[in-house]
Amino acid sequence: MTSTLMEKSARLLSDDDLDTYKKQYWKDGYTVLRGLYTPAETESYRREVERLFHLDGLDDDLNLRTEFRRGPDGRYAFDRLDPVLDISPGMTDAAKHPALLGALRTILDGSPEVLKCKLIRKEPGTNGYIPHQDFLYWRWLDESPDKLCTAVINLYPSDARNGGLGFYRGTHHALLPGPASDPQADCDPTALDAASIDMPALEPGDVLVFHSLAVHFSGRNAGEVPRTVLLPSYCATDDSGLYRKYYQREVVRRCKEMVGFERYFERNAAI
Ligand SMILES: O=C(O)CCC(=O)C(=O)O
Repeated sequence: MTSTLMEKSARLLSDDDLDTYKKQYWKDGYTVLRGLYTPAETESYRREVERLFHLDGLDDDLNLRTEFRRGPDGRYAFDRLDPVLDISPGMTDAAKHPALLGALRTILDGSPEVLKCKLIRKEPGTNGYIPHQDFLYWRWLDESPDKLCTAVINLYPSDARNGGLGFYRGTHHALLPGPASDPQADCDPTALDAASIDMPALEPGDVLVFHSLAVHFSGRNAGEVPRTVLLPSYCATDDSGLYRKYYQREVVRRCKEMVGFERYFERNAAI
């Protein structure tokens, strides 16, 4: 057996571990698959991320696959590639790794198909994401929230300090309304129980899996190095056309709502 095959088979989780992870997922709305990827795999994914973030044209204001956030200096900084699988065999390997798909099959009780996948690289000083439920944005798919989840494939140490993800435990049972002024918006943070917040610290090679209704958020990266995670989302389904369905709609939405093109208008205000 080659060392690669040995490493891959070594990461397949035992039935006991899977049972524990599955119970935690359905109790809290998320779970952490510890050490799913080997150090060698994680290192090769890191090299792939470096290659991806140095591709020509990513910084073009009108590049459809890049989105921007306000960086440390208040200016727009691009922080994610979405989609990413079509330009990266390495990220495809990570998102479709047999050990991950096997774990998701058990947790979701069905065959996981990739719905979407983005690569987030949060530079030091860059802000995070307010509390939200992914399912709010996926209602149009007409799938049960229990079939939809996201995996956070963690490539560097991640915790509260460098902008890691936080969860409100046990919020995965219902879609929560926005504030009284806008009930259709992201859930009202003042209605959430701060005592239920958990921010799991992650090591490279860990994979955090969370339910589409789990309320989550992330803070500013106050660390010294970028926080880099691959975020594939999955649906337990027999429909292999879901990925195409998702991005066909998403490309049109971004153009209509001009998502990601903010900097273009700021730079060209004088034209
Ligand atoms: O990784 C992060 O900082 C937040 C990502 C997130 O909340 C999301 O993509 O839904």
